[in-house]
Amino acid sequence: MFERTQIGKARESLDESLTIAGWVKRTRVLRNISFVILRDVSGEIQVTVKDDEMRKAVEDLGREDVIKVTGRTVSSEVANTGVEFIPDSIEVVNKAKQPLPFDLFGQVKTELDTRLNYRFMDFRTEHTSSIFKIQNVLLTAFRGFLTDRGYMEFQPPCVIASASEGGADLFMLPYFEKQAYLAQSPQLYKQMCAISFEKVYTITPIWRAEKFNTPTHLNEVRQMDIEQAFADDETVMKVLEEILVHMLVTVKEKCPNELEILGREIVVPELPFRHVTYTESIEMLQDAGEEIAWGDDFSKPQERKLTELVGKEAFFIKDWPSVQKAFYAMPYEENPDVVHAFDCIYSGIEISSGTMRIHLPELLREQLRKKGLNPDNFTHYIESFAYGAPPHAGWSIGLERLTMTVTGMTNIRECSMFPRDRDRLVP
Ligand code: AMO
Repeated sequence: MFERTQIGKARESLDESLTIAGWVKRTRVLRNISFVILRDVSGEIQVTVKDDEMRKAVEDLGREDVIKVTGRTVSSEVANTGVEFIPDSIEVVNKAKQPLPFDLFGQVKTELDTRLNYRFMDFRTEHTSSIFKIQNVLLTAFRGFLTDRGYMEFQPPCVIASASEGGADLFMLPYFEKQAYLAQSPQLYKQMCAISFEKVYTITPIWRAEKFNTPTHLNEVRQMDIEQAFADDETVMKVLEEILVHMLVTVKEKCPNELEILGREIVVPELPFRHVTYTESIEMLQDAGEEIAWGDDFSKPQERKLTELVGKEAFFIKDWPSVQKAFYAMPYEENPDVVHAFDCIYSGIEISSGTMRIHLPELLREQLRKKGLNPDNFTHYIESFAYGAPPHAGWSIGLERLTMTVTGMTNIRECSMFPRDRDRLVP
């Protein structure tokens, strides 16, 4: 057994004999005394070495060597943290190859590409570990909120037989004698779950074969989705605004240090969020001199501009043209060119979108044909609504997009542990 006390805990346990272990951040060897800054995931401590034999061992230590130190914590007036660790023994657990691929704690910022190539080490920097500690809190807050409200977590398949978000952008996969695809979304499966389990959610990877490389798009994304029966778009927009506020408040409470490291102050939006229709949004942008016509999608700069015009940290754009949304979006009865769909903009960027769904098989076939898709490829899905399907609605939040807005990153790759984009397939 590898017994040790984490450094964060060891810093508070004065004068107890303890074993700590971690990575050598740096060493300083002076004439009569040597120092090792030892780091683990919980923090750092200065190991102060006076014994000659141990001082010789310190001379041989390199950055990122893994070592185990037995000794005790004492208060210190000079060490940054107010304590230092006095060792009785130092053991090298594993040496790190030198030189390191990049300078983890250097003054000069390392290029993102290099950091991503050596992601396993990049995780050891305060910057990157703060991003993923925050992401972890977002995930647990999401799960906790929905579990408390009676939603059931489900696991959709990731290999699927037909497109869920339209025909384009699918990764193809040979599947024995058949053609399969990587899921673009858990969409069809969450609907099939909700019409029996009523309130469901999932956190699942999805793939989109979008060829462009942008700071806000990845080819593999984690989507956080809900689907709810006996609900319309307005019902699930309320859930979305409440869960978003809950996640932001939780990060603010649980991650003050990480937010400080990233220089980020979270503005928690007020409830309820403002609702702006798609048509109003187009008019606002046109009045502000933007070139955009009814039926167009908003570019990322236009989403930011709209945020300025609306003047809210978070808001909904609702009632979209049918042409902009997937085939499963419920059209308005009185105006079928417009569908019960919404996007949620937070911090100037679309983090989520959702719709009320079509639960009527014949209308679904009609919408599929309108979108140039063949209803025969969706038989299982359409048939599931033939045996008592309640009206239902749902949405999806992109985990990396949300993490981007919460941490203030400008490149989404910072917010995916192992991003997949047009050029990157390793690590
Ligand atoms: P949509 O395609 O709008 O809707 O995706 C929902 C959310 O997922 C994130 N997202 C992405 N993030 C990074 N890179 C991408 N390429 C990417 N694509 C999507 C965004 C987006 O808001 N099934 C519907 C949702 C629903 O109606 O329930 C869907 O997938 O944050």
